[in-house]
Amino acid sequence: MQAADPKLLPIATKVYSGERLSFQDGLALYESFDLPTIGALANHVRERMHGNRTYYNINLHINPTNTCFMSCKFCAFGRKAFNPDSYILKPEEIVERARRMMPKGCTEIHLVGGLDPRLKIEYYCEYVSSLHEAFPDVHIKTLTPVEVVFIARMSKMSIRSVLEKLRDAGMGSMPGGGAEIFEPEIREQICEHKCDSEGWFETHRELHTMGVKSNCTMLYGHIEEPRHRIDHLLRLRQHQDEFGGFQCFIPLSFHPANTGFSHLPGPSGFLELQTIAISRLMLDNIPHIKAYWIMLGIKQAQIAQWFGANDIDGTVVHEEIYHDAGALTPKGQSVSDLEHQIRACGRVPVQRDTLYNEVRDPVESAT
Ligand code: V47
Repeated sequence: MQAADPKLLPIATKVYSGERLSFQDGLALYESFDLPTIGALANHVRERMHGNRTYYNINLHINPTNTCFMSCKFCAFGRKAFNPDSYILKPEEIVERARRMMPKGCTEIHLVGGLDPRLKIEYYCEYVSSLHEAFPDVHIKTLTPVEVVFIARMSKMSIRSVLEKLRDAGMGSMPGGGAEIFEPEIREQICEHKCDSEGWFETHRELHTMGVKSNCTMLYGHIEEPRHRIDHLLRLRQHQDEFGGFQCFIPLSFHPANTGFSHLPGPSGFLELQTIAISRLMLDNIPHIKAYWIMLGIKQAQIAQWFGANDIDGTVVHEEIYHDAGALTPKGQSVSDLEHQIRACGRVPVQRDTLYNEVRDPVESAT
């Protein structure tokens, strides 16, 4: 292979021979401006694993509450309980919203929300079991370790018993949120008091030993440096070596509007593609890398399909977290638009369910 940046040549040799990349390799990739070479290496791995396929799903996002006891500096979604804009949806309202908004062919409801000390384990189990009863064929992907650790504390239970109760109520898997940046020196500045990396990994450890799958994320493009990102990726890789269970990694591109970091410019388009590609290269044991179209924008999510990503997320329908932070993308999209966008960048759209089983009889033109 030829590379504009000769420092990438030893890394290229490792990638082509399937050798694992080191912390220093990760830093060298971030130090390089040779994005075409980094992208080509990531694309090589992506095509080796997934060929020309790009996955999407038919899903619906619901945020059961926006009240939040924490004050994470990167968040524009949480409201204090006294704020007139704060809300808590009752379990029956969550079911009613799902019934009203669920797109044709929906296979997944994704639910995450704020931390409210008034809500105990019974509330979460009730919305999960009500949804499961109303829509038995739809996978319920809900709660992050941040919420689970908080529920365990508020309900005076262990993390394991919270997870078991949720699983018994109908929780199918867990989304990847709450990871942010693990390194304490950054975590303390962006989300002080929130569950630390030990709590985050302990929750996934319990979940994965129960045989339940989950995703993982990294919030980048704020005050962190390349070494914090590589450290984050390597902690995820280490967990995956030991426990498996992560299906997909989603690098989350920071949106600064209306947050405690509104003075920051947010990540460049260059950093977004570089991070997708480096994630693919470092996380050799996590099967899927998602370019979340809501956060990256549709055009960047398309380009990302040639920089290591093999998933674009789904119909979503009603996104709130990033739109409160200034995202300009639509709040949801139709299946036909998603399929068109995937084909328009030269990939083959494959509809999947939450566990990455191919949906055999895909809905052709759900809205
Ligand atoms: O943990 C909050 C992030 C996460 C902002 O598992 C922000 O399939 C950018 O994890 N700018 C929650 N990011 C969302 C999440 C997710 C999304 C889509 C798919 C999946 C999946 C998981 O959102 C939080 C935080 O890291 N976040 N505020 C913001 N201003």
